[in-house]
Amino acid sequence: MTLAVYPGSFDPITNGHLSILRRALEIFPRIVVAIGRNSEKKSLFTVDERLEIIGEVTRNMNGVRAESFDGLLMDYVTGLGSNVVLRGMRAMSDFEYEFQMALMNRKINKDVQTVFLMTDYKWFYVSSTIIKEAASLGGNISGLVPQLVERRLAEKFAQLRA
Ligand code: COD
Repeated sequence: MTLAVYPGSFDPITNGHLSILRRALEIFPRIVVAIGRNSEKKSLFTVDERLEIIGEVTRNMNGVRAESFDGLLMDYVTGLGSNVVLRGMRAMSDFEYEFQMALMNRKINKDVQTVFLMTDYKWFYVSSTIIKEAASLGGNISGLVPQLVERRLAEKFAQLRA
């Protein structure tokens, strides 16, 4: 049974991420959502907060679990006994970064395949970054993230403003 690894920052997880996950479950029976600890991006939520949120919003998805990892993605993937990395693709702007990352990962370990799923048109414009920006300014983000994420964002920005 192929285990796929869906790596990312998930800061926070959005309905775009969840849509990829649901569709990938039709191909892979087991998927680890893996938060990279050493991503260069400065995060809003701690890794523990993100793990808790992902655990909660994927509670009803059989075969999904959330973990975090340090160091090279390829080492983590092979350490789990997997050979598949799952990534989502939005627009051309994603393509260059995803292509570069997939080729670098392939250079590091040619036995691991990166599988891309194209986003659904509904989530084409959704990114964690744009969600955080809108939420920080009081914009309406309902329907773009799970309700739990909406609440956690409101709490986080209220804390930061206090
Ligand atoms: N619809 C569909 N897919 C989406 C959407 C959406 N609306 N939003 C995001 N996605 C996809 C992204 O395209 C991506 O495939 C995935 O979801 C996760 O996205 P992010 O933004 O949460 O995660 P990233 O891209 O910041 O994750 C970066 C990693 C942590 C994977 C990366 O830094 C990494 O692999 N780090 C480990 C170090 C390493 O091995 N480096 C060398 C390899 S290049």
